[in-house]
Amino acid sequence: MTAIAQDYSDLTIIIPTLNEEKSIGQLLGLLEEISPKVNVIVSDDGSKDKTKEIVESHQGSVNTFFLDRKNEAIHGLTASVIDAICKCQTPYFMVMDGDLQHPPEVVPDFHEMLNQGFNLVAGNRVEVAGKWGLYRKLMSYTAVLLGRLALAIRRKNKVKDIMTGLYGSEASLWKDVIKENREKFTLEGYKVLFDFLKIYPQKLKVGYVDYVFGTRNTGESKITKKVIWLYFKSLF
Ligand SMILES: Nc1nc2c(ncn2[C@@H]2O[C@H](COP(=O)(O)OP(=O)(O)OP(=O)(O)O)[C@@H](O)[C@H]2O)c(=O)[nH]1
Ligand SMILES: [Mg+2]
Repeated sequence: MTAIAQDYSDLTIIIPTLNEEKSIGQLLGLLEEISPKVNVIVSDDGSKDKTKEIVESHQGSVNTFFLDRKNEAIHGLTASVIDAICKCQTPYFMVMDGDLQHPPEVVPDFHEMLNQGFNLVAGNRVEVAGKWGLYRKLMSYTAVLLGRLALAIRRKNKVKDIMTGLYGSEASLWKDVIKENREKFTLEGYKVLFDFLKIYPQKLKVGYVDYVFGTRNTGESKITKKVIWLYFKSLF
């Protein structure tokens, strides 16, 4: 399904970044082409490279805001995403990585489904491009399984791929949850969607957009043992 929507001004794309100078400019350029008038918040945790300069120089048809979290007390992907959601001025938001592993071409599908009334649209990894080693495959598989189990036991909403960093939803819904439950999010962790689903009490209308998780061609992975440990801890 590909929408031919002309105006994306009701959507904010949130991109958490840490040292993504090699990909962020290209990503913003592609978003400009694919989704005119979309709003972008790049939520950055104090990149030491040129990420900030590149984002600030990128004022095309996309309305870009650089959220500088350099001096925040708590750094982390989750903290960066939820702070950006609180700054959203549009009814809908989407989150995607800054390293081009999430294809910007899926934005129209997310936009259309959000406009159709899905409360939550989750990216569904149907394939991983490139080769993942056995260890990473096993970690990912186990993490998804345990995450789904943890949500099922709590009788919460689930998504097929609970590990996805590609998802969209209604800003007001998340703002309310964040306002009341900020301390329940694992702020230094990675799995924002999992944290949200663990907290959110009501039934959500969930939709999916299939995508191929690309290979990271530039920059470096930021996944650390600490991030993995924080996720497994948050299951309980
Ligand atoms: N603001 C912020 N962004 C982060 C942090 N850690 C990672 N990111 C960004 O979050 C996105 C996902 O991080 P990645 O390291 O690519 O994680 P991943 O895609 O699961 O792992 P790889 O496949 O190894 O790239 C990227 O845009 C990173 O720059 C952080 O602590 N703060
Ligand atoms: Mg990545």
